[in-house]
Amino acid sequence: MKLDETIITKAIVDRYTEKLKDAISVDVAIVGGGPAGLVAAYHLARKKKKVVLFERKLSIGGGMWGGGMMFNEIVVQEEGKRVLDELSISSRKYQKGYYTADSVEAASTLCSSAVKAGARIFNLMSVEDVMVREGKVIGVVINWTAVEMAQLHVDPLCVQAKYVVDATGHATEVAKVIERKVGAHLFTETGRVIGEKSLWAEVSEETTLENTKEIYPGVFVTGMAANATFGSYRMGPIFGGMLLSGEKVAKLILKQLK
Ligand code: 48H
Repeated sequence: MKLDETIITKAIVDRYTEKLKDAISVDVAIVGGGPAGLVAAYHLARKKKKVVLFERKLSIGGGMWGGGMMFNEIVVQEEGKRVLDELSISSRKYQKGYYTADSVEAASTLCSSAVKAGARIFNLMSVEDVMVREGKVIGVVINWTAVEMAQLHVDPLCVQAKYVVDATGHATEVAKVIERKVGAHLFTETGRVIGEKSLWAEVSEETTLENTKEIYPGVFVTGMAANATFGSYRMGPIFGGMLLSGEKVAKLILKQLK
């Protein structure tokens, strides 16, 4: 068959535009495509909610690919293994209560599961701001990561969302924008982003779940961003808390969407 490069180009532009236009008004906008954001996207999309996820980087998967110090294996505990099983991610028992998984299989399967469930994922896009009306966040402000990196003066576009999830990991970018630009009182002890503490896996795996909640009307935190917002410890390369936190934030939002 003869191939026409202009058709290839039109196909990409048309299909992408279709996808983007469909993402301008959604039920949930998730900021960050690490394990927590992806699990949340998967569960929300499975329940037929309109979900869009924005990821700054080229690759989806956040800090999962690198396992621990670039040894590309992750560890999960019993509860985390349940999430891996549900998504058909293979894992192996290392010793009682500790399971390992190949981080490449885990990251790529989380990504594939979220997309196949119906979540729209846009990579190479950063959320740089939020929109607030009457004390509630009603959407996010997006721009190309390339624009951000080149520090070009290019105005962004907007996405309306009933709920926004800060799944930005250590950076807690959405919470920080709200704190800085809205001057808002977050639902933390200090009313501000408290910041993460040093490494203590046993405590932080528990607190990741406790801290997965609403931090401002319309905005929930999940994953490492939850612990950093509420001032808890980091946990190193154990990922059960991230997976369970993604699951929990989806449940909380589904309840609100009812
Ligand atoms: C678009 C953005 C923006 C933005 C950031 O870091 P992540 O993997 O986050 P989690 O919470 O799913 O998982 C945390 C885990 O990977 C980890 O770091 C652990 C367990 N650390 C423990 C320790 O002790 O160090 O993913 C967040 C993603 C990244 O891919 C960012 O690029 C992306 O969010 N992101 N995307 N717009 N403004 N900010």
